[in-house]
Amino acid sequence: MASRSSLIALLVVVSCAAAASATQFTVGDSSGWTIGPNYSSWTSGKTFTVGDTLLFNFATGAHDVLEVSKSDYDSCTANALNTFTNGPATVTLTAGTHYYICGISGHCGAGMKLAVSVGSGAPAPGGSPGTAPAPGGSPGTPSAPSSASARLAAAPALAVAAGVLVKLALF
Ligand SMILES: *[C@@H]1O[C@H](CO)[C@@H](O)[C@H](O)[C@H]1NC(C)=O
Ligand SMILES: [Cu+2]
Repeated sequence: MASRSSLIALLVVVSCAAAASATQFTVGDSSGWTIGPNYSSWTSGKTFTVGDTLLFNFATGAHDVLEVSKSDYDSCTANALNTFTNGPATVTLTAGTHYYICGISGHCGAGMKLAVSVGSGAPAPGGSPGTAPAPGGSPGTPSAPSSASARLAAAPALAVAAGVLVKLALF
């Protein structure tokens, strides 16, 4: 009974840690979403992962955010797949490359365009990201536990907290 509730508490702690690892990126940093910043420079050197969020800081009415196709991004065509009219706007990233432009006339052409490539995250240690596990890999080493322990290793304080919970459950 006690161990079951402690296990649930442990699961809650672990899922909170996973949620806390998501990063919020403020588009254009202190400049925000406006005419002026070079958003392709802004994205360079950043790694975007599924679940991360983009915060577009702009005054409602002055700008907006349209998610568009690559060709509409390239040509600054305001053919929105998703529209965010109210600023500031928060967008949660899913896998793939996402293209955002400002739909106010002339703004995209003046540089208000942002392309973000989002990886699936959690690359296998020592493997290249996105590489599928080799089929028929050695049966004694399932991949799930190793990735779980890798996650715990990345958060030693969490591992200690989890260990305390487990001890509480046992004694
Ligand atoms: C923005 O920066 C990229 C490289 O980071 C550069 O290739 C591009 O020409 C710049 N765009 C403008 C409009 O300056
Ligand atoms: Cu604009």
